[in-house]
Amino acid sequence: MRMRSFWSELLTAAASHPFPLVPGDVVSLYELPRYDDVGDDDDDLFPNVPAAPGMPCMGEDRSIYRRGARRWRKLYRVNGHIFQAKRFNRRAFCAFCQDRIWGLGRQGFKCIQCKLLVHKKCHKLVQKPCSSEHVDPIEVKDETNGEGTLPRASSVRSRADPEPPLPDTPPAPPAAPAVRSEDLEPGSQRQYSLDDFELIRVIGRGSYAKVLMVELRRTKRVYAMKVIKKALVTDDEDIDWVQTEKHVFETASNHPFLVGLHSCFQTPSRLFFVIEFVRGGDLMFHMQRQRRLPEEHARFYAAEISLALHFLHSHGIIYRDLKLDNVLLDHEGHIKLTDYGMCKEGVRPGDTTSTFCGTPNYIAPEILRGEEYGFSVDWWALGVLTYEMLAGRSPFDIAQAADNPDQNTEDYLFQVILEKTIRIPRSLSVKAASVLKGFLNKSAAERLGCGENAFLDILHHPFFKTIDWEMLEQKQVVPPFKPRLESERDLANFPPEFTDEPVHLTPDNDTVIADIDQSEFEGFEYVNPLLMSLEDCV
Ligand code: ISQ
Repeated sequence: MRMRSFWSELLTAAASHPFPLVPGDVVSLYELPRYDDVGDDDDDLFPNVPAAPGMPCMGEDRSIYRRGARRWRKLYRVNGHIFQAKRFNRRAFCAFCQDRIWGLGRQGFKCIQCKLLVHKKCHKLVQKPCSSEHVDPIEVKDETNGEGTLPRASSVRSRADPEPPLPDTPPAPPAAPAVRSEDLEPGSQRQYSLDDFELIRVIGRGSYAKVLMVELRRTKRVYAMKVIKKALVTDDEDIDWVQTEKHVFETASNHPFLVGLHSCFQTPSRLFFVIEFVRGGDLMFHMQRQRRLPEEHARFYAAEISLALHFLHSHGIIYRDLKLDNVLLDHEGHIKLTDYGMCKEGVRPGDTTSTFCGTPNYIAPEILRGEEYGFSVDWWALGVLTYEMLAGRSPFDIAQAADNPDQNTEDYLFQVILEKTIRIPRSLSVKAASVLKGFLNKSAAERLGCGENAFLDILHHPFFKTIDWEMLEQKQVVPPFKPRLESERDLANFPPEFTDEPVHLTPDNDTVIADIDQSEFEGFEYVNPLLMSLEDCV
């Protein structure tokens, strides 16, 4: 099948990357938001009934629906330490009681500054102050927790010191570890720096990153820019995550349904990924406005996502983070997957891995059971996402969970995923019910997409009977929904909770920078060579 997207035409040759990447596993840990984290007035979330079915309640904040679907980290401050719950793959001992930290799940806490390891139960007892207490708590909280799981205005800022005053214009970054054009490999392009871009708006936040809409000054083209604070990725596992993301980007730039990379550069405090800008917003944004989708729409998205996943799988990559938030719509309404930080690379057919990761609501049973797993976990997540599109809710929604603290925990959700029989709404067609049952089979071996015929079983499933897969991959099928866009820079499809935020990068803090091992980020710079040739034509 031939691809005709803007990106694939540019990127017919594999882009070489300038530093050796070590395929490594990433452990990323998430905690389901608890309503007691939301604020003091959480009892008042839905104080009335809506005027009509589907309408919001008076005072209802639709952004809460992202809770539980988003990844976030919770940080605990004790004696200057900033502890984060961790799952340890290797033997670890508690610095407080000296006993081994063991068990399944997040057994212990690790200080993100001084790396002290302790049991969860011991963390409040730690007397020893943090040996490197210097990370501005606002910055830490802001980058990791500010994802809509806590209301932006009240949560982080009310509990911490005010942010330093904002400069009118972004401060000129200190020179990045210099890469002079004469030092570059023959044929490679000049590097970019922050000065080359005008920062226009904030359009999103991930667990470690903030995403901005930016303009490349020279060409006036618009891009998305993912900004990551190095201080937050100094852990070995985190570095692997950055490298994986970059490497997968390079592969992804060849596919119409995956966001592609323009360039990467760094300053002493931050890493920057300049990414293709996808204007139509994410599926979470659209689902929040539509409640549920007609089968025809869900079929189209599920089919394009299937092609994107199959492409990644055939390049040895498990995506591991499929969710509504990571499915973007372009200006025509075609999908593009984003966020490759959770990917596992170098997986051959039949290979397995065992890292516990994902976003809680989408984690496959085999991961929860601690089993080795392969590409099957992506087909499970597609089942969850397709269910959400068709039913307007998660298959694991626990009615009344918000009122019952015992049912409002990650463990309870995992128990439901492992044990509960999934109920398919009776309003769905037989074919839709069948595809959901196929993807949501708790046995990976029997799951749709995972048998002997693997991908062919999906292509030939009755739910997808009307799909012309060749045409679909060539973007020749007209999408069922075209995002409303008044101009090339219209941000109407991005949540105002992001776009209303001031676009600025806090000035670098010398003490934080002094503690960053810059050698960890050597060779991060990258320019997509084929893209550059296009820019030269502008
Ligand atoms: C590209 N375009 C719009 C939004 C994005 C979010 C994350 C990564 C890339 C993006």
